[in-house]
Amino acid sequence: EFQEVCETTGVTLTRFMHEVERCNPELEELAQLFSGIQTASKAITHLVKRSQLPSSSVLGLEGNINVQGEDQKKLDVITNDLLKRALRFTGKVGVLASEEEDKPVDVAAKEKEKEVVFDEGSKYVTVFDPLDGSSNVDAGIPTGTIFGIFHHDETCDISDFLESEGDFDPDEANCMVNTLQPGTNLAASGYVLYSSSTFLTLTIGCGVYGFTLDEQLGEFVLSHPCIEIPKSKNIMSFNEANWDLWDEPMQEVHKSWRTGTSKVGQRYTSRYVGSMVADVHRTLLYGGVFGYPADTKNINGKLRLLYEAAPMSFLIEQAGGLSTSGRERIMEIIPENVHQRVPVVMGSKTEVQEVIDSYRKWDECN
Ligand code: P6P
Repeated sequence: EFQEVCETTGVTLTRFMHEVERCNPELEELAQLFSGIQTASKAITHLVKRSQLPSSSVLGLEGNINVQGEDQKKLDVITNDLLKRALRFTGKVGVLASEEEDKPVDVAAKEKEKEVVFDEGSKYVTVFDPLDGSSNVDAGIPTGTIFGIFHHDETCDISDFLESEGDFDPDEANCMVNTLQPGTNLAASGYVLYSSSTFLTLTIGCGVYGFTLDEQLGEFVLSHPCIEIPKSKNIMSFNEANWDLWDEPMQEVHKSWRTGTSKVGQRYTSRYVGSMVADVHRTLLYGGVFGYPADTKNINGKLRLLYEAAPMSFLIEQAGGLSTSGRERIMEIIPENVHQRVPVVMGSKTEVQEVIDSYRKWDECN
């Protein structure tokens, strides 16, 4: 019956999550987390769509430089605060980490300080990029929210962390160890794409489900049940201006696609929005390969492992695709710090496997 409901296009995300809870009682709190994410996504949809109106107060720069060394936009701050609040009020988040926060926020500890302790139920760690590609908003180009949800383990072993990192108090160490988890530990992940429609795509480890916001209803409705990425597609999605700076194995594969000399034998077309959520969404639905490889300017690539690459890799793998740094499966990389960057090539199995094989061949010969 779960399958039947969860493949019924038109079912709302709220009903979908009730079914998930009914069939998997242990996921009750995860369903409540998605309720918070839904609420925040609707509010961000409204903010982004109205951001360019003269009357809007969310235009322009916040006047700060964030931990990434980037000019923080007002929308970055507003969407970050919005998501933090929505997640905290579920009472199910113990720790959250964000692209816009210097370090993870130990929500549970903060609530204890304020004596406003939420439900002492099991806790989750939520990592997110509140508005990826925010610099594109001014031009009306799609942007997105990316989120990943891990289990939080109050009793996790912090000895190795304390040994390697030294001066952390036990609570902070517990917070960091719970944050720095590999993608294989993800309980759920997803993104919200703010574009022609607002799309919320998620996985809880049993397939990928796409919901579209019906703004008249005010509900996300299931529009893309059981998304499966095509095994191969001649669409490549890279910032080709960096081609001459990429690793040689990456250059070779990309050239074979461009010239039609790869296994597929067709010439590939190039599609690049410059907003990860938009490029990954198209790759999931149409197939092909998206990447931000290492280059001599960014030797670890540009995208963040914890709250961009790993959550997106979970979705891509659940849809039948692959996601690699070139030499490692992204999902297996254990973050050493919250904002660690990683080279990323993800998408259809055929194309990503060609990249993996090219790096392997290059490493064997050099
Ligand atoms: P470039 C947006 O700034 C972002 O973080 C991702 O959404 C996107 O894939 C990438 O950077 C684009 O980077 O260097 O091609 O502009």
